[in-house]
Amino acid sequence: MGLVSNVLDWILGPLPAKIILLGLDNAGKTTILYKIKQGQVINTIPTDGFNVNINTVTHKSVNFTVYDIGGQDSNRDLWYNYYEEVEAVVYVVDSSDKNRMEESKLLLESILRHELLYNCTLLVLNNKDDRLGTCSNEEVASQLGLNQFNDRDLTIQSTCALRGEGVWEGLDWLAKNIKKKKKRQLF
Ligand SMILES: Nc1nc2c(ncn2[C@@H]2O[C@H](COP(=O)(O)OP(=O)(O)OP(=O)(O)O)[C@@H](O)[C@H]2O)c(=O)[nH]1
Ligand SMILES: [Mg+2]
Repeated sequence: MGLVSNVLDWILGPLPAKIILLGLDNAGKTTILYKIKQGQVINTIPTDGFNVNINTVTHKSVNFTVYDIGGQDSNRDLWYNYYEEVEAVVYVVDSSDKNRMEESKLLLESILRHELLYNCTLLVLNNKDDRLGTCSNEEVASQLGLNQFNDRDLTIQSTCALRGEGVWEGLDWLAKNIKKKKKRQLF
């Protein structure tokens, strides 16, 4: 199966996949995007509604186009403009911000309820795990109520965007998952 899969990767070439990075403001979305794209930590400023960051990166035979959209409340009404043909939502949570977990849960629910996203894959990045007293993956999964989304492909991965830890593991999972899904659609 591994050989067949590798041959298919070779024949098909890098698969295109549109990904949107969403989550509350200050969660670490832009930091993650720049870490993926340039391997650098940059000093971010809050991303506003007119300043969406779009970057492409090819990883494990998937050509990801990543949209990083500002998480501030005033921007959220604009998000749906980017939902067309989205393969996966990467939902970023600040694992040290326990006071905003309920807000984050409600936001995630409202995103996944959108008709254009009913079938998309979900990767939750439990970010800032370098900080003291952060929530574990299990705690975040429970506080976000992830079990209500078990009918879709989902996982949670802890990350430290500043050091780049966990970010590539998350992308590995996404690449594997997206390839599997696209091959299922082909055969
Ligand atoms: N300690 C720590 N700080 C982080 C981490 N990731 C991001 N930050 C910091 O968190 C702050 C917000 O990061 P951004 O990447 O701008 O957050 P964002 O989600 O893009 O925010 P909006 O654009 O407002 O939606 C910055 O000061 C980052 O340096 C991390 O893994 N650990
Ligand atoms: Mg940002």
